Amino acid sequence: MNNPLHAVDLYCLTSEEHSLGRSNVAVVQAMLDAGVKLVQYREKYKHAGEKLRECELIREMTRKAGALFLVNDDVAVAQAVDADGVHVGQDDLPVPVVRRLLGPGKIIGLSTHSPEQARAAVEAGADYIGVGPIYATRTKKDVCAPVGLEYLEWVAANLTIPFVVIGGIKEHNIAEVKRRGAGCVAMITEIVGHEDIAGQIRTLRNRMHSTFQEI
Ligand code: 3NM
Repeated sequence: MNNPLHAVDLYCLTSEEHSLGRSNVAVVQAMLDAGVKLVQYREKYKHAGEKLRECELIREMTRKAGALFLVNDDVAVAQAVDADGVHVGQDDLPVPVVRRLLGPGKIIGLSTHSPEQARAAVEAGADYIGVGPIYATRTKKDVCAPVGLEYLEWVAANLTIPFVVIGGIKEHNIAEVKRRGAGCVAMITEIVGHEDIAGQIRTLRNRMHSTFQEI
């Protein structure tokens, strides 16, 4: 499979509790209006039924916009709405099991926090890995201490599958993660917690793409 993650520079996630009172659906619409090409539905506080209803809408919206749609953790919801894939963590279902459940042609991402986990993810057949948390974050409740820029540099030097940096990434440190080898950057609060989501995405994009000229 030609891996579509290679073409993604900005990886957007939902989190309604950080969205200043806006719904996940409204937030995703703003992301798509700004030209985002990948959205992960991440929602830790809703029942399956509510998640399904939101994901049905987001599936339609992302399809219309030509954007990829991944679901965090919930394989059943992903299957029900024909999402493009699933992102799992270290304590979720193993990648080969998710692959078997989803069937061929779907994208599977796995969060990793160390070179050992990264190697195991490649071995297990993940299509991309999450690399984090790069900096301290309070957005993910059970996350480990920051693994920092060293782990990012290790991944950039040693792996060929796509990877997404995450955890505490803000406008002011995008230049740093890009300099250390990040191609794709994931942010939650820096995007969903902003009053003007579409405007903020344009600002972040400019920041990402001007980074190379600054060095
Ligand atoms: N995963 P923010 S850190 C969802 O390290 C998530 O795997 C992480 O939120 C990991 O951009 C994280 O607000 C939270 O810091 C990212």
